[in-house]
Amino acid sequence: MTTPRPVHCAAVDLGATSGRVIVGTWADERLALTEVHRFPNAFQSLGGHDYWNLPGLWTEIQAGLRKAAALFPRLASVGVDTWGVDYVLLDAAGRLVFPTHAYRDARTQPGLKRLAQSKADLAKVYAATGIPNVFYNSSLQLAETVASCPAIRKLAHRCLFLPDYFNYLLSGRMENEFTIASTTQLLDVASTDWSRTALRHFGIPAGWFTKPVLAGARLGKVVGLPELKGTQVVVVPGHDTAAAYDAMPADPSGTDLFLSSGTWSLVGFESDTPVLGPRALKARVANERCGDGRYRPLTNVIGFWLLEGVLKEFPDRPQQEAERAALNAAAAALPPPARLLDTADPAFANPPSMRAAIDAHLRKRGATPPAALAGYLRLICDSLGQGHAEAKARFEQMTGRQFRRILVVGGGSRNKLMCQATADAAGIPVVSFALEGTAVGNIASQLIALRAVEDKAAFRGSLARNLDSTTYTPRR
Ligand code: LFR
Repeated sequence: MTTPRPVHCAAVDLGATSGRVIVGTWADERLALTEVHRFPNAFQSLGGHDYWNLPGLWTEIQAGLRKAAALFPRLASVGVDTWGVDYVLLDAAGRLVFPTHAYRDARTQPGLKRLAQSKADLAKVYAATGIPNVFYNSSLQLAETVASCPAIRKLAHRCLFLPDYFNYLLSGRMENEFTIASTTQLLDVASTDWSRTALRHFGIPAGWFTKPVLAGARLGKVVGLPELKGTQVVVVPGHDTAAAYDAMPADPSGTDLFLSSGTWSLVGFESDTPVLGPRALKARVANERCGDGRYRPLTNVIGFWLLEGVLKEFPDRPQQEAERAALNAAAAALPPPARLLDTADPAFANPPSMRAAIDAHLRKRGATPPAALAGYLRLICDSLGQGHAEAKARFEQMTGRQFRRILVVGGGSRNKLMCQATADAAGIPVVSFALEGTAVGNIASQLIALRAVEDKAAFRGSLARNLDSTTYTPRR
């Protein structure tokens, strides 16, 4: 299919540590990207709890979209993706009726432990939703909100997840999107609707949700931003990881394992069926969903959150590209660490000091902490490589699949040490695409909705033909 003239779409792409507005231009069967706005993001602590700064995020989104419209006056559409699980509670007029906690807030710990202690409940909730018991789940967060503030049942009219909320601010329409709904542990693993079993188990009002809409739906034109008059709000996979998986230039044979690498490392694949049962539950397989309704069985490995935390504690951390390259070279020249980190240790979830948490973890295992930043970088990259390889091995055992390559997108795909460590530990090539996969998958969905691109396979075919990649071959 050829497009008569270029089509421009804006992706609002929010990560836990940074946000972007990126315009994708589709012309001659190729995508060109223009990053028009980038800003840091972080949750903030207040009175012992962690919260997102929603007005700040909305201000940045508007600033980014204005820049996009100034550069591309014929902006056809806009789509929003964000990290998973976090939500707002609104009254019927759209006002916030509860503060928006960040998913690393420790308020879910008692609920997490309670569910972990009941084998029957764990199995019931996993069979119903395909999502394991993890501290950040919206289910645990909402259950805590309802238990600590019973009046919320009456105050709140709707629960929107963050991409849904920004879609609402942009379009005036309150809808729940399907992929972001699949991160909550409240969606039915066997259908495309909410799980009555899970909602009942966690005591969450079913009336707060409407049947999730699939990617491709149009919410109408942008309201309240005169610069974007005429631009359509399109529902894209609202979960950033779902968007990133859509942007994988995968082999149609299904033999590629995916790694979306950033604050988290999301290791998984696409499947027509979920991966369930006791082994999957033990391996923390999350059966999240693709924009089209299929499954993305994946495991969350802690990711570069480890490094982001450690960097904060080194005032002489690199600021410039040349300094970063020197640090990477120093880390690569070090001998392999004697002991790797167990990336599943809950002590890394939200420690006051990441460096202290790593040091304590190593000492408990009889190892000496690194002396300098390069040592931490090496330790983290090798440990992530190991964590990725273990996830691959478990998926192969559970499904009988054999993965031939690991495809990497996301900010972390530029990290050569991590890519090489992953190839070495997994024993298969790692193919890295220095690509903002989350934004690209977001744009892909818009292009398909606008009928500029036929489908996901056609989009991936174009990426595979046009993208530069680096292949890391296992060294042992
Ligand atoms: C990545 C991500 C992961 C999700 C985590 C928390 O940005 O969306 O997929 O598990 O953030 O929401």
